[in-house]
Amino acid sequence: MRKTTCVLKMSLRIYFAGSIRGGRDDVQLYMKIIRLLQGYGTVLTEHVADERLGAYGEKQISDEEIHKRDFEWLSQSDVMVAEVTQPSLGVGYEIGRAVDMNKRILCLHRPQPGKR
Ligand code: 6IA
Repeated sequence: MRKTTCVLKMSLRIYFAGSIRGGRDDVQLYMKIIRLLQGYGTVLTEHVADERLGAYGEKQISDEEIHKRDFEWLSQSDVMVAEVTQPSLGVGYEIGRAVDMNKRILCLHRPQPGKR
C-alpha cells in the first residue's frame, strides 16, 4: 500500500486582545506576542500593540465605529488570544462576545504577587 503523508498548512485568522484604555504598561509584550502569533497566521488586530496608541485610543474614529470594526474582525477570526494581566473592560467584553460566538480562546496571564 502507498503511504501518503498529509501536510496541513494552517493559516489562522487571529484576534489578539490587549488593554488600551485599561492602561498601556504591557504594550511591548503585546508586540512580542503578536510577532509570535504571526507565525501561525494573520493577526487582525495588530494595532493593539501600536506604541503610538495611548490609553485614550484613536481619536479620528468614534467608539461606535471601533466597536463595529472590532466586532466584524472578531466574527471573521478563527481564534482569540487575549493578554489579560492588565485589567481592561474592553478585553473582558471582547472575551464575552467571543465565548458567545463559540470561538476558541486562549487567555494569557502573568501571576503577580498580591493579585489574582
Ligand atoms: O477598554 P480597553 O480600551 O482597554 O479595551 C481594549 C480592547 O478594545 C482591545 O482588545 C481592542 O480590540 C479594542 N480596541 C480596538 N481599537 C481601539 C481603540 N482605537 N481604542 C480603544 N480600544 C480599542 C483604535 C485603535 C487604532 C490604532 C486602530
